[in-house]
Amino acid sequence: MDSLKNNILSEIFNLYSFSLNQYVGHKVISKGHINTTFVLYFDYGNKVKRFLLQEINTAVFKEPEKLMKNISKVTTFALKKLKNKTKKYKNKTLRIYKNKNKETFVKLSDNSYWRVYHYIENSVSIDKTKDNLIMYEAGKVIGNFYNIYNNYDSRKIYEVINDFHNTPKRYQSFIDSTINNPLYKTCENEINFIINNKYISDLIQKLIDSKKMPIRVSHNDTKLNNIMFEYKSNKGICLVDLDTIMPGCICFDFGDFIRSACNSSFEDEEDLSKVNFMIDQFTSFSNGFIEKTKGFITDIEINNLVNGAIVMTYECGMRFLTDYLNNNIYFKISYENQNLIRAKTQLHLCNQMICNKGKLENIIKTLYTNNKAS
Ligand code: GN1
Ligand code: MG
Repeated sequence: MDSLKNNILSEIFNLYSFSLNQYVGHKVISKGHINTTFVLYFDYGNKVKRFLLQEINTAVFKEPEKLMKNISKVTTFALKKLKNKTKKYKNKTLRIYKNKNKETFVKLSDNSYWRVYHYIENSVSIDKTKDNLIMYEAGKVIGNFYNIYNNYDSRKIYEVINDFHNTPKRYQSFIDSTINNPLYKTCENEINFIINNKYISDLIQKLIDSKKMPIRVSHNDTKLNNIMFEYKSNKGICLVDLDTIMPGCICFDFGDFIRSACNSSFEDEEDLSKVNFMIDQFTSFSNGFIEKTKGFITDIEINNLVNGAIVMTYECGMRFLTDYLNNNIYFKISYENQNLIRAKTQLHLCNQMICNKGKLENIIKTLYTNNKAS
């Protein structure tokens, strides 16, 4: 699955204006749990130029046309906005590289879907860090994303995966997967944790259903490694992995970052004593985030940021466990039980967030008050 076959490559080369003479080679990027990504290298004489080639996972993204329309709309909008503000604006957002027919993606003879992005030059993505400056930069990147789309009507974009962050529905699928499941005994503690904390699934969804929570253009997958930083300086550039851009809730994007980045270890760390919630890093990220959103974020949103982190961590743990119980049909795994281990880290972290909830909410309050005053 993760190698690039020659017949695929030659079909793609025919559809795009890439030249085989200039083609040097490719590298697999094995970061995401969903899509398969490659970097293509071309020799342009005085420099090597790179493009990002991605196969769209159509088991997850069932309507690639709608998905690409969303990405095309939001990136075009962002580019226009950035053009007025900064030099080198083209490197400040993901940009689709269109094919010879000016299409945003291609469908090959084996029915696979592919798209190409311009490479964001001079950038790195980071899987794990404790650096507070990087956290602060990440907060500004996600806050800035909301700044860019603050006045963009989210009804203009499709819901590419229905009920993606509808946690009560995720809870129901989880319960269904436990019924008569032969793996039940192997994860009884985790199942019980989820059931005993069912109230979490409703914390944000009830505010969305009662229309108290604003619906905005949201990213919906704001994990740390979906943010690009400038090489060496570590200044934040932008969010990538735009597949799940949909109408959604700012608290979830805040929360998903906290879930992924304020864990002192990896998502699949087996030794739970190494999985600790990092409060200092939470504070630094929140500071950057609030700096960029203070002008428009509403009280209900500010008051539910910590809930967003708890919900996202609970939901992600529940999704990993559901996938483990369903024999790993959704998230890519590289070894047996990886989804169970991922579920354990998330639920462990979620429990720590619940224990620290008051403290975290006070940090947000203080930062918001201070930022507003400055
Ligand atoms: C998936 O594709 P990737 O690895 O950035 C998943 C997210 C999960 C994340 C957990 C479309 O994101 O929802 O939070 O794994 N994306 C999709 O690491 O389901
Ligand atoms: Mg990703």
